Amino acid sequence: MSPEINKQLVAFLEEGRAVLDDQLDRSVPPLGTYPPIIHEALRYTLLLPGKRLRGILVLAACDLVRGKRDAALPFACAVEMVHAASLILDDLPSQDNATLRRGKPVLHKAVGEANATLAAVSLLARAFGLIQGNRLVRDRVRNEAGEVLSRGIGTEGLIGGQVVDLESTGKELDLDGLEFIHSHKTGALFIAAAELGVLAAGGRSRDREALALYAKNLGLAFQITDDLLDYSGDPEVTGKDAGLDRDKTTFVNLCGIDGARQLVDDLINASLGYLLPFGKRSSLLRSLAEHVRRRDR
Ligand code: GRG
Repeated sequence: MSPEINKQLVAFLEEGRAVLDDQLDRSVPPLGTYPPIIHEALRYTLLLPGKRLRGILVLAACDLVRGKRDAALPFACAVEMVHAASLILDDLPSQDNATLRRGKPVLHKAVGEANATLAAVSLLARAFGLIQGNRLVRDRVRNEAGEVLSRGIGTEGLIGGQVVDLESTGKELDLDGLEFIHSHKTGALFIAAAELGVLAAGGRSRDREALALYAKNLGLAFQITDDLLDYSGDPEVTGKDAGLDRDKTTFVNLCGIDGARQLVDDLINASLGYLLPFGKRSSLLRSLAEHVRRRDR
C-alpha cells in the first residue's frame, strides 16, 4: 500500500470511528434513564472503544456506489449494535466464558448475566428500530435492509455459526467445518454490512452481489487474523482474552501459522478481485482489505 493510500485509509478509519461513536452514543438513552441498570448495561459494551469495522464497511460500501453518508449512518449504527449484542452473548459463561472485552471486564461481570442478556436483546431491538426509522431511504430499501440484517443474525447467519461452534467444542473439525463456523459467526455480519451500504445508496443488485462477495472473503480473512492474534496477540493490545480457543479447532492449530497466513492471503486476494469492476473508485475498500491482511489488533 502506498504511503498516500495508507494515509487516506487511516484518516477514513479514524473519521468513521468518530462519526459512529458519536452517533451510537446518541442512539441509546443517556445514563441514568430509568431503569438505570439496563441503560448502563446497554451503553457499556456498545460504547467501549471498538474498531467499528463493520459500521465503517457500511459507510465505505455506500461511498463506493456514490450514496449519501447520512442515509447509510443509521444502517451502520444498526450493524454495530448487532455486533455489540453478539459480543455480549458470546462472552457469557454458557458460551465463550470470556473475562475481558474491549479492554474491560465483560458485561455480565459488571451487571450480571440476566441484565447482560437483556441488554443484548435490547440492542437487537434498537438495531431494527434504526433500520425502520431511517427516513432517508425509500420504503422498499428499509424493508430489504431489515431482511438483510435479520438473515445475517439468524440461523443462516451469526446464530447458525455460533451453534455449530458451541457443538464442536472439544471435537476435531476439518477445514470445511471451521470455515462454516466462521463464515457464519463473523462473515455473515460483514456481508450484511456491505449489502446495507449498497442498499442505502440505492445501488444496483450487481454491485450488491459483488460487494457481498468482497465482504464474505474479507470477513473470513478477518477471523483468521483474529485466530493468529489470539495465538500470539497481547491482551493489552487486543483488549480481549488470549488463548480462549484452547479447546477449539482454530485456523492456526489446524493449518499452522504459515498455513493460516496463506489462507489470509488467498482470501484477501479473492476479495480484491470482486472490486475490479469498480476501478479506481474502490481504492479505499482495497486498502481496507490490505489493512485486514496486516492487522495487529
Ligand atoms: C443474536 C446477535 C446475536 C448473536 C448470537 C453469540 C453469537 C450468536 C454469535 C457470536 C458472534 C461473534 C462474537 C463472532 C466473533 C467475531 C469477531 C471476530 C469479533 C471481534 O471483532 P472485532 O475485533 O471487535 O471487530 P471490536 O471490539 O473491535 O468491535
